[in-house]
Amino acid sequence: MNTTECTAAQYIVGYVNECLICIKISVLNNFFLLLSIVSPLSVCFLFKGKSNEFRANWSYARSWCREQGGDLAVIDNQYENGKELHYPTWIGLSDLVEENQYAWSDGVSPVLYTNWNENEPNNAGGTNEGCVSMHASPVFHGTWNDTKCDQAKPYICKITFGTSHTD
Ligand SMILES: [Ca+2]
Ligand SMILES: [Ca+2]
Repeated sequence: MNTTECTAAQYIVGYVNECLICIKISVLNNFFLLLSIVSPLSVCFLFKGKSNEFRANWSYARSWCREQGGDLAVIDNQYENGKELHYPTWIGLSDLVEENQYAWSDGVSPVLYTNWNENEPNNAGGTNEGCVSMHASPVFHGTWNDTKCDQAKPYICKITFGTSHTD
């Protein structure tokens, strides 16, 4: 999901936690004037825990995403859900606040889209599964499953650049 280019009017300044950051510069009276720092996308999805990187339980993953200025990923549509996964991966949905009332971890985003696998969420085995991961297997790829929050998994953060995106 990460974009790899800045637009022609922008210049790459580098990556912040794997999210590409561009700056937009204009020339004014022979001085370069920095107008803004922009991400090419208004949101950036940041994967952690791919390959042999550190993986985390759902609560730690949420804390880490918040430290980066975002939260665990809110998935609002099929496009945002279309990520290439190699291992089941945490997203920001849980029913930790109220059983069977699934909500995003940022506490404000409405649940606009879900992609539950068949028969999910199911609190499998009569246990209270409270956190949602996306399946990575070819057959069920990208579908959602409620599962145990204390499992160590890769995770996806979503960082929004809404206030600095001035194009
Ligand atoms: Ca549950
Ligand atoms: Ca389940």
